[in-house]
Amino acid sequence: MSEQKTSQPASAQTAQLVVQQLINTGVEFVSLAPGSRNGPISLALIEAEKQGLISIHVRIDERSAAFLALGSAIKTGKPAAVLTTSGTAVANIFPAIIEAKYAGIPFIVLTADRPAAFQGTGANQVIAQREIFGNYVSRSIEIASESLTIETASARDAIRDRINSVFTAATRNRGPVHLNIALAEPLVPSVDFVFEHKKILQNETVITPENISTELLSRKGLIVAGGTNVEYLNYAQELGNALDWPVIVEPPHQCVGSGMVSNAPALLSLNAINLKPDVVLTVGRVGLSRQVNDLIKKGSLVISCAVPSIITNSAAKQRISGLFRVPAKQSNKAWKQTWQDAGKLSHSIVQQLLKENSKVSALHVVDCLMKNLPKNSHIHLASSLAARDFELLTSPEIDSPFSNGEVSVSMNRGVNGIDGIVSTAMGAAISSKLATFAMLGDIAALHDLSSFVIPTLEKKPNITFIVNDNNGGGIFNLLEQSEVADFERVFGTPTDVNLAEVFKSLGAEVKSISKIDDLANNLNVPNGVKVLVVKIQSRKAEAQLRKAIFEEVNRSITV
Ligand SMILES: Cc1ncc(C[n+]2csc(CCOP(=O)(O)OP(=O)(O)O)c2C)c(N)n1
Ligand SMILES: [Mg+2]
Repeated sequence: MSEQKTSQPASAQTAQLVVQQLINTGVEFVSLAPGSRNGPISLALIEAEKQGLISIHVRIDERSAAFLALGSAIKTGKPAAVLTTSGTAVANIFPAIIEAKYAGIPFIVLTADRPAAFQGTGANQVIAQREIFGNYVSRSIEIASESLTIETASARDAIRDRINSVFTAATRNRGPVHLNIALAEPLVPSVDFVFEHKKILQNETVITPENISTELLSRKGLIVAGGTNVEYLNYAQELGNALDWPVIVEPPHQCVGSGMVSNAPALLSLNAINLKPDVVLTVGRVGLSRQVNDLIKKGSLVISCAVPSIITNSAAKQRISGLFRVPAKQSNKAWKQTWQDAGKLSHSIVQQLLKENSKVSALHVVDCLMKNLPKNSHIHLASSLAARDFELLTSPEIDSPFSNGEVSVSMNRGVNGIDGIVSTAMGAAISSKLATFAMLGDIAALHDLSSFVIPTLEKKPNITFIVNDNNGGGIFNLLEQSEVADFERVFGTPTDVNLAEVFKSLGAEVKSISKIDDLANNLNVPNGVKVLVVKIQSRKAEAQLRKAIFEEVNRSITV
């Protein structure tokens, strides 16, 4: 690091160290919310941005700031950081930390704190921050600016090494880490910050190849690709081609080629003997839908590759830490063809049913997006119906940029919270620099409404939100609770909010959509924040349409 003049207060020297280490670790995106205690670090970050070393995004709400950084890390695979002041501000990061842990996203949380002597004195904004995130973070340490009041190079080096060990753990452990930074007053720097360019970091290898018996590979297998790592999708496809095993995908993966199967949840619900696999091979984290979970539970033999460390209780008989080498070509042509034919047929049945039921449903919206999203764009999916509908409708039969793999997809796959969706999508938009879209429900949009508030001096993301307004939680209408008394009060939670007016008042460009063609015509490359509020048919009618799809596939496919 550059030498600072001794007149720089310890708080600013600490900020200098922290920000330089962020740069060295390869962090390019930092979000922050305002505060006095984190002031020295905020100012250092802004200075690093001016020097072209990092990009800074200020939000007024810590939860929004956290999900914004998370969205960047999800999209880029690089660690991103969030900075907060002390007190309850810190607790607002927790949902994003949980998501990062379960999704395996490198995420650095920086929290400013008062010096330890203030603990337990009743001083303003002092809470027990040190271990606040418990075992949700893989590393949690505290550094104190007071250690720097003794001006020695070795004190600085020791602190720098400690910071570095925490930051690098985010990438190594693919998850959240926490650095609590106790800063003593004065909190204003007395000289300018100067930063150095980052050092090039070595890429880490996470895969350990292993071999697997050839006898097993000649049997009838079904591959399920899940999780967020695109490498796993490519691997599943390569394996499917080598073994003639059909591949089914879970969002955010998509059917991007022959050998992948349409409408997997509907096909998996069939009790067709000819589609029953001897072996189920999962790649990455799987189990978004009930149908895939049932398959794994009932599958005669389940082999799991690249199981993320959060899964400690799996039905797999064999568990492979990484990906085994793709074996020599096997021939299971008839088996693969049976699945592909069933997929083709189910695709035409689903398309026919969507045509016959012309009232706009969330399924129509997803179908429209799959067919009309522009080339080289990105879409972030909410975890409620949006992700499930993409899983149900995905098909290699659709010829579009989406189905040709020219649209990337992300979602909060860690724990599927409906919180922070707006800000996660904005973070992905800022980092991807692609035309970005996000699909979410009315409740998820209202839950993260504060994220539409972007301070005037901040860069605006280019993103179009497609908000499906079915006046409540439509996903619950698909569950067994849908028939209980008081369903609407406890699960449906209609709000009757005029969403278009709300988004307009927050500065977004808004368009109300009531016809699906209108939606298709509004999927041009976004410029600023736009919201398409799509009026969806009743949640009950939507649930019936889904039921009809499953019943019709069951009736028509009898292999
Ligand atoms: C933070 C959080 N709170 C509650 C839930 C439970 N939950 C799952 S979906 C959902 C309703 C979502 O409604 P909406 O966003 O309108 O989507 P829809 O199902 O109608 O498409 C709720 C409350 C959750 N996943 N995360
Ligand atoms: Mg809804």
